[in-house]
Amino acid sequence: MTVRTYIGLGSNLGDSQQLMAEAYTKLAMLGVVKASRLYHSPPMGPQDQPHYHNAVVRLDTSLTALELLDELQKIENEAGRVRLRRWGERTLDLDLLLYGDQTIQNDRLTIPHIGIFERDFVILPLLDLDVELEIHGQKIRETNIAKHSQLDVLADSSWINI
Ligand code: A4P
Ligand code: MG
Repeated sequence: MTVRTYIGLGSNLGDSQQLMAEAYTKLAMLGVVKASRLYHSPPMGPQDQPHYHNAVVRLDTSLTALELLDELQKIENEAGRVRLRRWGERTLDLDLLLYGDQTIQNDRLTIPHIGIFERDFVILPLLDLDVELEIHGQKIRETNIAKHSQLDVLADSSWINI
């Protein structure tokens, strides 16, 4: 049995597109994947840091949520993850946004990921993948952020092929 999961990718240090494409290749070994478009977004949090590259990958996998988190953290570390401060610059950040329709709250995981509804750099790529997506019964395309946000699109879903 597989579960449909969504993983947020963010990077604003190093060769972001390359790091994200490598992460996609690794995620593809964990199940069936599909990529959103690639976005450029102004930093949330400290403003004295570069813009981010952001995307979301959909992964249908038989891993448990904690097994998947372990894999995501391994991929972050392999990207030479540097993280200097909260909401600060980083080489590669992988957030588990959704794990099926489950709500999970423990020491290591909060699902749905906190702040999805405040983050245009998460909502817009989620809509690329599934325009009818609902979280706790709410269609994300009907949120204000979905209706009013605009982000620069750096590439269509072919950004994964570099
Ligand atoms: N953790 C709990 N729930 C989850 C989950 N659903 N997915 C725990 C992943 N991890 C989860 O993670 C710290 C701990 O969170 C992990 O050990 C895991 O057990 P972290 O990635 O080191 O830190 P964090 O809590 O995610 O804080 P961080 O990374 O400082 O903040 P965010 O919320 O990830 O935001 N601006 C733009 N434009 N684009 C961005 O992508 N990203 C951030 C980082 C800030 N500003 C941004 C962007
Ligand atoms: Mg994170």
